[in-house]
Amino acid sequence: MARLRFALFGAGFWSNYQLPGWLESGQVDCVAVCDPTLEKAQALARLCDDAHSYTSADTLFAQETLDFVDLCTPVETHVPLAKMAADRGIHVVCQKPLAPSLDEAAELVAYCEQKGVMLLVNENWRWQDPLRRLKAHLNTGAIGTPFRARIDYRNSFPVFDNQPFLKTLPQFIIADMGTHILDVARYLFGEAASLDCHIQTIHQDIRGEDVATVMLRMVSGVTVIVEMSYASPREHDRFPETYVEIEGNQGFLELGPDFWIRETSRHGTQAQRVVPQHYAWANPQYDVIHTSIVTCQTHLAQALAGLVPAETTGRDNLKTLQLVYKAYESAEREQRVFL
Ligand code: 89Y
Repeated sequence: MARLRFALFGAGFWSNYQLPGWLESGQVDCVAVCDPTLEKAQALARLCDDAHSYTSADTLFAQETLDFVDLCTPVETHVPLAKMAADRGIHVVCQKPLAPSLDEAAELVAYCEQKGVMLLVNENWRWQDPLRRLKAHLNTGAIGTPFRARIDYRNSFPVFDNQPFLKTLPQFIIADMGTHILDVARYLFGEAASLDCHIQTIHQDIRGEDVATVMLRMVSGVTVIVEMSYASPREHDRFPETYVEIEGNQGFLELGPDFWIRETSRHGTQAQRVVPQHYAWANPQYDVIHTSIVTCQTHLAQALAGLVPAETTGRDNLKTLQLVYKAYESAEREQRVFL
């Protein structure tokens, strides 16, 4: 596969892992880093042999030859930066959430399609090894037809220590984590027909909600309860693990604490632990996500090279974003929302 040249926009907390993730894939070269703070851009550019540092997107686009850009910047910059790239025929990989509203995201998807460039979302959660393995178990049919599931992302990890901006978001846990967890619901169970959502703010020093409960009724008939919280001290308080329980008409499948998968069927219960690989550059507190960054971005690089269809295109991600923004609508109106 020919190596692809890309520029990384944003040199904040997450870029410190996203960039090594790209380098780990071995398929792409970072040739430029752009951030309003030059020293931060330079620090990341030093990880890549000859990468240049910029504080201005205009200057970067004028001086670099690129195959794609990776946008790891605040959400309000996604649309303008993505359009600058698309106008120049450069593919776009973008952090979640794609845009501050569903309408702006849909408009960007149409814009990139019209310009003939790929718009891919750097949606890594569904690439976590334990979740991939869980789905493989589900697909065997050993538990029969699933009828109800619970996706449990509840912990008390102090996320605001590493990412203080999260405290200031008027919409927090569904926009930040629902993008991932509702995407996992789609990955496992397909599309939703309706949802009900209730949100709460438990931390008193933040703007948005830090607790959300979403009940999805899937087109397939499965009921999926999605629980998200950063305000839940508990016995298995294991950020950033996602626990899943799936009830089928012939068995039960679960992904529990410490990456244990248990499958109960007429053959009894089988248990297996799926431990994510640790990379030297990864933050051990975020291991399962940082490992999934490598798998996700290796897949995106192959998609950008035209070798495989991308799983998380902008157009596909609109369905996840629809769940995100409809969840806020349901919570605000205190009503079920049909999709
Ligand atoms: O920003 C979030 C993400 O994408 O993964 C976990 C996180 O860092 C905090 O909620």
